[in-house]
Amino acid sequence: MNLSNLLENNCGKEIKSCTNQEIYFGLLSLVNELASKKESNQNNSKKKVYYISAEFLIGKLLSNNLINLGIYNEIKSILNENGKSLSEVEEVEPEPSLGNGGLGRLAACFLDSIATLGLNGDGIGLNYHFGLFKQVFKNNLQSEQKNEWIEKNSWLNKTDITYDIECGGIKLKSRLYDINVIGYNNRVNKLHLFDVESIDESIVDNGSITFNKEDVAKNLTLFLYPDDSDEDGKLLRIYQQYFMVSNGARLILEECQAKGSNLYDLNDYAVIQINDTHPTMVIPELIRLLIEKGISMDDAIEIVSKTCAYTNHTILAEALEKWPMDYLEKVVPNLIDIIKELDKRVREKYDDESLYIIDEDNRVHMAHIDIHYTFSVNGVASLHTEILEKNELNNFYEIYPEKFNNKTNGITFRRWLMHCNHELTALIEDLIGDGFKKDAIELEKLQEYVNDEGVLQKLLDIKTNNKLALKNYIKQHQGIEIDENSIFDIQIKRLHEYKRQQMNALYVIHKYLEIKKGNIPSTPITVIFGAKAAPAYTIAKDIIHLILCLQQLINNDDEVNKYLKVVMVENYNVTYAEKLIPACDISEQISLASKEASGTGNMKFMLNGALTLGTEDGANVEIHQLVGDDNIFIFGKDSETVIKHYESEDYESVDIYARNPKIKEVVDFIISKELMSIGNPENLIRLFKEIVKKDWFMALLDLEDYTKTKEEAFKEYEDRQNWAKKMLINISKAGYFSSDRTIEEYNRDIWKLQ
Ligand code: HBZ
Repeated sequence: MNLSNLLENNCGKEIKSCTNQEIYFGLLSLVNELASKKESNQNNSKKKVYYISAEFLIGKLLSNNLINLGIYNEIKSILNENGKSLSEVEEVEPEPSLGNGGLGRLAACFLDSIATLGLNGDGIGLNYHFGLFKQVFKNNLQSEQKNEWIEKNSWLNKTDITYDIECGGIKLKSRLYDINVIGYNNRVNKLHLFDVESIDESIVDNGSITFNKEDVAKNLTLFLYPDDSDEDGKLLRIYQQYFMVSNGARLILEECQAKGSNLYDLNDYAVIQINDTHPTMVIPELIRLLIEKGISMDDAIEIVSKTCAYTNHTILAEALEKWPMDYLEKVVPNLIDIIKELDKRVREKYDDESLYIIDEDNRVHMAHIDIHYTFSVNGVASLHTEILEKNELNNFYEIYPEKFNNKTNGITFRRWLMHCNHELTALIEDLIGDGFKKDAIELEKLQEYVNDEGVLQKLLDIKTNNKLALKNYIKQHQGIEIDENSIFDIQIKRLHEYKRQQMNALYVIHKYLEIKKGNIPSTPITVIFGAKAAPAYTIAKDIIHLILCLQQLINNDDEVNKYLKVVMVENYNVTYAEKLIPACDISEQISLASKEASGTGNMKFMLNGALTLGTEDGANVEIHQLVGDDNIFIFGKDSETVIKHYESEDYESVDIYARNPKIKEVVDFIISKELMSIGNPENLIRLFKEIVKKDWFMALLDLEDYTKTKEEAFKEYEDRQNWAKKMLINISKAGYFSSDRTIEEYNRDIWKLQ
């Protein structure tokens, strides 16, 4: 049967007479039908990798699945022939926002690459009924609404796997749902998402994200946690984590035993990659299950340690999970003896409190369990791993040097180039053939064209087209008019003080004041932000407030808005990123050096021909090394200097504020009558004080250098030909950041699957 008939079958009627929704559901079932066929024909290696993660920020799946099945163009033409448009069908798909940011998106990119490389590997996580909250702006403030994504038909396939899980004296029945993970012209793996059978969506208050936190049987998988700065519901988070790992551990043991494992040889059948500390309880839970099956404690600990590997994604102390023992006693009483035993063994061996699992305040350090009881500990960019080894985890590195390794993050080019930037993909294919789709390093062949004026002009034209598309999208969704011929300067990522959106906002104030004084930029500038703040993170919300107030002030000021505009896009998510990234000229990667473990947005922007304005932090360092000084704008203090400031506690933002009149003018503007009449004095004054008195992430330290370097970048933008060269060099060097390369390294050094 041809594809057109297959689609019609799956739609249940003529394509011509289908609504976009009906076509979407038809395509969804067609994709699953083709995936099952593929799956039944594939060979599975004995050993499987299980990527266990509280977050999989998969985003919409339709287009990527069509691309990976190799039927995107054909489906597009079939729809066209029937008077339909694939891009309109894409619009009706709800986005599964099952992650907060980089860590969750990385997990999704990794699943794509694992399947694409033909590796036998599944994801294990939770089936959150509501993804990360939907962000709505009201009175220049963020408010949060629930974010539904599961419709009557979705990518979830109900399986008949269920387990009885007991936590905190509550008996829960779980149910496994699977999502197909379709590799690019390769195998089909699974994303296993566990749910509670007794879940009850109706307990969520209408239009909000508040619900009764007590009734675990009804609420456990309702929501993804909006990161741990949300103080509320820590217990529920532990319930979620345990539920995830207990289900995961049972599934893994069952699968391995079915393949012939006697459990002593578990590590010949399975390797478990623990994504940050959220799934750490899989270690004691596996030990518990093995003991239940008659294995001794000594053996169980050894088996599990040989099977598990841990990835660290942060050096921010406040983001490293430490659960109070009495919380754990409530939720996971079965694990307490095992955790105490794991701690006891560390104490017997080492006379150094900083290595203990249970600290003097009776809190359990989850990362310490991981480091002692896994065989591999990796950071996510070379600078990050170096800081872990030399500073943050140095005491652990000293005792386990062989466990530590680096795996610089990557992104899937199927989504972040082929899907989101069709025109650029086509141009590259025209120039160097399609080998880069399987081997991203081939992008280097583009170097041949650095002096080809025709090619450079095409790059600029594609960028302008993408800027036009974004302009229209923003106009349609937020009613803000921007100029496609202005410089698009974009910062999109979770809102956090260390990422320093506040420093960018201070630049905007500087520019506004300059224009008011008559210093007009040669090319107009559009500064675009996209960011969600954790609902309980007060200062992050104040920063959003400041940006929205600036947006209102500047965009309504006819003296200024010809030259400068500010847009904070509402509800930034994966789908929005796919529109913003191809349209970007300048990629803002301005975290305080040492604080951003890697960043992955930086890689997506580079691949789409944006130039990085950034600090020597995370993977920016590697981008810098690859493209060279002339093709990136680097500023700010380096990580060593910053770490010294923290160690000697000698950073005083108030000194910089008081001594530097330019900085003072800009910071004072936060509480100017112009802004205070638009915004809330309470929020603005609180933020002003925070910056002047604390400035924990040293925005004022780098502000001057940032401003100067940004001006230089804008100046370079004027020479369009030269800028296009830099774009081309960035694209040609982006191959290193393919997640296929990252996954090859994980497999080579850690997983070792055939
Ligand atoms: O992981 C991010 C890092 O900040 C970023 O630098 C890195 O590129 C990325 C992938 O390695 N970390 C996160 O995104 N972390 C979280 O989203 C998070 C979620 C829940 C938490 C803590 C952190 O409780």
